[in-house]
Amino acid sequence: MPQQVVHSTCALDCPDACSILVTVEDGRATRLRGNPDHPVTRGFLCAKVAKYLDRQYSPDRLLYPQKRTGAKGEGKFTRISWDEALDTIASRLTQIARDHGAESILPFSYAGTMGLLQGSSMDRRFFHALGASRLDRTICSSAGMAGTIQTMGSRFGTEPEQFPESKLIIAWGANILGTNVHLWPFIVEARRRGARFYTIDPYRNRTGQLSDRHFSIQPGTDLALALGMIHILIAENLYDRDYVAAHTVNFDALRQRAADFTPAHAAQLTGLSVDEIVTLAREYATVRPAAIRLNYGVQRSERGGGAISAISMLPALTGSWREVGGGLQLSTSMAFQLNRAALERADLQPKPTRLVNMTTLGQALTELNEPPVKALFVYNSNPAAILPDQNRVHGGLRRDDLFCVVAEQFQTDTADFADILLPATTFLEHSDLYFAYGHYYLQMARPAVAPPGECRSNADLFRALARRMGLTSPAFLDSDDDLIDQALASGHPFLEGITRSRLEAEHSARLNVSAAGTPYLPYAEGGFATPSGKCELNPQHVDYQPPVESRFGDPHLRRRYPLELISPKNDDSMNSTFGNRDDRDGETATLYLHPDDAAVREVAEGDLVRLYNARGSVRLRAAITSSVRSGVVCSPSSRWPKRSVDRRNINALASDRLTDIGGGPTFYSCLVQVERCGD
Ligand SMILES: Nc1nc2c(c(=O)[nH]1)N[C@H]1C(S)=C(S)[C@@H](COP(=O)(O)OP(=O)(O)OC[C@H]3O[C@@H](n4cnc5c(=O)[nH]c(N)nc54)[C@H](O)[C@@H]3O)O[C@H]1N2
Ligand SMILES: Nc1nc2c(c(=O)[nH]1)N[C@H]1C(S)=C(S)[C@@H](COP(=O)(O)OP(=O)(O)OC[C@H]3O[C@@H](n4cnc5c(=O)[nH]c(N)nc54)[C@H](O)[C@@H]3O)O[C@H]1N2
Ligand code: SF4
Ligand SMILES: [Mo]
Repeated sequence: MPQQVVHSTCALDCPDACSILVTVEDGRATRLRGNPDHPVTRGFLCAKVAKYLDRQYSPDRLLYPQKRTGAKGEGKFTRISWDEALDTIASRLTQIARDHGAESILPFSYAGTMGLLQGSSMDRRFFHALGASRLDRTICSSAGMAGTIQTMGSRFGTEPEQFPESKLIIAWGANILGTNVHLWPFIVEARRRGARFYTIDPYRNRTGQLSDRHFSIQPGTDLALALGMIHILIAENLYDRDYVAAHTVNFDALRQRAADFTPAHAAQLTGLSVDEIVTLAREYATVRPAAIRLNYGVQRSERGGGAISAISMLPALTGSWREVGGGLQLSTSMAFQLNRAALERADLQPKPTRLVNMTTLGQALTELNEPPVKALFVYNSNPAAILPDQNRVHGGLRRDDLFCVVAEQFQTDTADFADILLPATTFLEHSDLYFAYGHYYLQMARPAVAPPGECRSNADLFRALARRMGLTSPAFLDSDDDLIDQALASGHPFLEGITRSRLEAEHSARLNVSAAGTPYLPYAEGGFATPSGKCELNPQHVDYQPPVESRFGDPHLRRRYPLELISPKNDDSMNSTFGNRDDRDGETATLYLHPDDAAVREVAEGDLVRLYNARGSVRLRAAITSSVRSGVVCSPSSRWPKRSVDRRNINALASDRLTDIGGGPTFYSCLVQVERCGD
């Protein structure tokens, strides 16, 4: 068969949603490269996906349905047929629903794929029709979403194509080179034209190392920094009176709140110097246009939602939303006004069912009652690796009276806990429709290759299960193309003219956020979706308290666990998705600590250290560096727990305390102690 080039889209949970060209020879993908025609992702892939074919064709792919033969967590399975798998699942779920009520069934999924068909269509319909509990999908961004909604009412952001126009770019809790690399060329272009590039991050990662100025903020104190900046903008008359008068409310009350956050007070809380805070605020207001790339690192702490609210006020105060190359980008996802209601069909629920927060799954599995969780159905996620309070999560997953189904591509730690384990397709093997959270292009992809073995897509799996369980709604007869058509038919002007046939031909289409060839300025004329219609400078939304787990937090905890741990993303993986690679000595097995903290503990470079708190412990290799400040330690996440001697990863330490708003996780508000240990 001749060589073919097929268009695809990277399905990983990444703002970039790259357009990919797949070379296929004799039914086998032989090369992946970036599509040079995509206006944002422009022809290159990140290092991890450039090597994705190693994962695609790994001998460790799951290829057949299996049932567990060993103890839960042990990982012993035997092959069964799809018929046996579906029959077992159907009969167990039916019986559990009968005995305990359908709400004792809990789906568990996140963004293993960003595709809408495989991520939130047939699966949702299936669990809705059963009357199962619903999952509150909070694990990533819910605090940030709640924070932006409080301030702006909607979530639109500066498009990447405008960054070259900026004269000051601030990466605020945003590791651009690691997690959003396709923004980088736009920043390079801006700098070539004279822009300054600053980073605000407790860890001076690759992005920080390449910045013009790095602000080494103490974890969880961004709200205090934002209020300190607001204090200076107001005190020094650096705000845009016209924009504030026309498009904001509650300015006077915010002024009063910010009055307490003098540069000296903000400096004391954030660990930055008075000079740093004053310069940052003055430059932000006067070097124009200034764009903030805010990412989700900021909101993974106890006051994370409030911090995002406060930071979102800055471009309104300076009127920066009016300028091409100004404003702020946290996420662009809200512009993808697809008809999610039609995809998910909440109307199939027999009655409104309870919502269970995924971040506290450990509690849900061990404490929830009326009814208890009796069946857990996992797909697109690896909860045994990525959730906080890992010991409690594993304790819940080990319950013998919990019926657990896992659909996976690989034998993850979660898969080890399954009663029935199902083989899933990858994005190269199924159709899907992709939104993005770092640009405004909607994409559609078709399978590049056939699924290996007996792998099935999530949509096919849930269609088949619905049939097996006698669910008769026509909603379960919809094909993938029907689903795509339904999603596109929202009637929203951003989607006008974007049809399946157009996507078939063009693969990617810019949303109609602005007229062709003109920049999108979402809030240049106000247009906030808050109840007042204006940007809400409500000081109640931005009331700063230090996190309980921080250097200014609970003194009792601090005495025992004096170090603040952050566990940001690893540049060369995607949460736990590449955990099948054995990087025993890689980044995710490393603890970065400051020379002073190493010295008092007699830890030398490369030593094995034990990191612990009351929730758990894990052993890591020490790397001594001043890229973190004294009192802060950093360990990139997340390896598969079973890759470590402890069979735990960094999340054994993380707390399941929730954020101030949005019910999100607080991975980066975490007090720990470190000690040297023998090999
Ligand atoms: N290579 C790679 N890319 C990824 C992922 C991955 O695992 N690996 N994951 C994807 C996912 S799921 C997401 S949500 C995005 C996230 O993308 P980002 O939000 O960019 O990534 P994070 O590592 O979560 O956090 C960003 C930065 O916040 C910093 N940070 C931690 N605590 C604080 C704080 O209190 N204040 C400030 N100012 N900064 C803080 C971290 O050190 C980190 O450098 O990336 C996506 N892309
Ligand atoms: N300590 C710490 N923990 C964190 C974070 C952190 O910064 N620090 N970040 C958090 C964040 S932001 C996020 S988003 C979560 C991410 O947590 P998860 O959403 O669980 O992400 P992954 O670990 O990438 O696991 C996704 C799994 O889905 C599977 N998968 C992919 N495609 C498909 C498919 O089509 N079908 C099926 N059935 N399976 C598929 C993959 O094989 C993979 O095992 O982790 C959170 N955990
Ligand atoms: S992970 Fe992100 S940067 Fe890498 S190929 Fe996928 S979308 Fe692009
Ligand atoms: Mo995430």
